[in-house]
Amino acid sequence: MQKLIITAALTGAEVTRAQQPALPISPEEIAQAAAECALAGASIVHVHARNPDGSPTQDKAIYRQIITAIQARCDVIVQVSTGGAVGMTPQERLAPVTLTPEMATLSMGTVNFGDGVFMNHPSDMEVFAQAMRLHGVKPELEIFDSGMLTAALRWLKKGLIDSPLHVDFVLGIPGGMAGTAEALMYLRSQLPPDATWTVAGIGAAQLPLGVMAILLGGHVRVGFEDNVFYSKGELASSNAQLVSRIARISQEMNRPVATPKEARAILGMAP
Ligand code: KMH
Ligand code: ZN
Repeated sequence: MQKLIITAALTGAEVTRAQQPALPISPEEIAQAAAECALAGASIVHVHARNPDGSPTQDKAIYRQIITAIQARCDVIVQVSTGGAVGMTPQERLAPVTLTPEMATLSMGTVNFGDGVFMNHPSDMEVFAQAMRLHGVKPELEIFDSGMLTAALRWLKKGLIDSPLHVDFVLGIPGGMAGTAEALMYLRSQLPPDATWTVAGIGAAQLPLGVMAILLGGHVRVGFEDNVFYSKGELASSNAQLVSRIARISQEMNRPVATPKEARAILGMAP
């Protein structure tokens, strides 16, 4: 089995300080959280930017500050969000890709997202995929429901995205596929043999799906974007606390955790 790649989804677009007092918001806070997570075993950080008032933004200048501050602290792979927040325009969402980060997310379809609709028109997503190719950015395909994986396989055949695919199964969004073992097993069964996958279980699904991924040879995403709790009713003290737990479980199961350098090799990225 490959070493385990842990992604820390540090901030997201939706979580507030009222829900999680330790949520990193400013570029310095996000960079500090990234460094703590890297030390705890994360090899990728999934980054969303926020304005000083806490509202989500895809502002390129703020992303630049975040990336620079992270790179000053550690070698972790920076994956920018192109999902942004519900309601943002495609042009806004794509902005951080022009900073040529190592990775970016690429959503493979539209999904109801709580009370909103997370719009991902195929023609916009094609533009996102082309931009990532142009800038040498490795896409992580965000799969919220099974049809999105079917769409990804169709895109692969048409040459719109490249092998080997790296996908993130985001399971448990209200409106998307459930955060269950059955959902994960089905999605995994549809992947091409050379694909890599990670799972982002939402809320209470974060830990059980993460443990399943460790056992099945997948990779794991944890962090406040998807879940603010350590256990039922107990808030996590930091993103790094969630990373540490997954790293500890994986090591206990004799599956070592990948460094950023090892993660780049596993994902077929340039050193
Ligand atoms: N905030 C969600 C609407 C991504 O980062 O690519 C979308 C999202 C996905 O978080
Ligand atoms: Zn995100």
